[in-house]
Amino acid sequence: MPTIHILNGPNLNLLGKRQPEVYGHETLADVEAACTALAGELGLTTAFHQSNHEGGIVELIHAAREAAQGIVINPAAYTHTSVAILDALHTFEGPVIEVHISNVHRRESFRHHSYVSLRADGVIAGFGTDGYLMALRRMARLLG
Ligand code: DHK
Repeated sequence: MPTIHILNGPNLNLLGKRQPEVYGHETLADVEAACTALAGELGLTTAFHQSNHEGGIVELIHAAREAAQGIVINPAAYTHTSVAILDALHTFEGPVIEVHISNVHRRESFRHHSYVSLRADGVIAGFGTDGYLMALRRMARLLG
């Protein structure tokens, strides 16, 4: 069974409480539960992680090199700033899908650029937390 690591960046631990008008009312635990349920239907195994630290995300990507066939990543604010996360993703050989809960292109201009998109095989933005499920469906197609 292909294993997908789902990685989440800073402040996403506060999902559901943080700016719900932008990010919705679901918690990260709700998203994890929905991903686990869908992964079972799709024949995927998932591992779900969150870090508020840039280096923590880099280390999660390094761990995925050993254990995962695909990465779904919402790097949150580091999307727009982190060459280190981009470089780490370049060391990963499988598919990478970038997810944003909000439509970053309708927001401040500093959110319009993504370093991670230089490596991502696909980008999903503005579909709320459904974006994670869409990413898993795509992973199943790519790895099935
Ligand atoms: C989440 C964040 O925390 C922001 O910093 C990004 C992203 C957008 C999201 O929509 O999931 O700019």
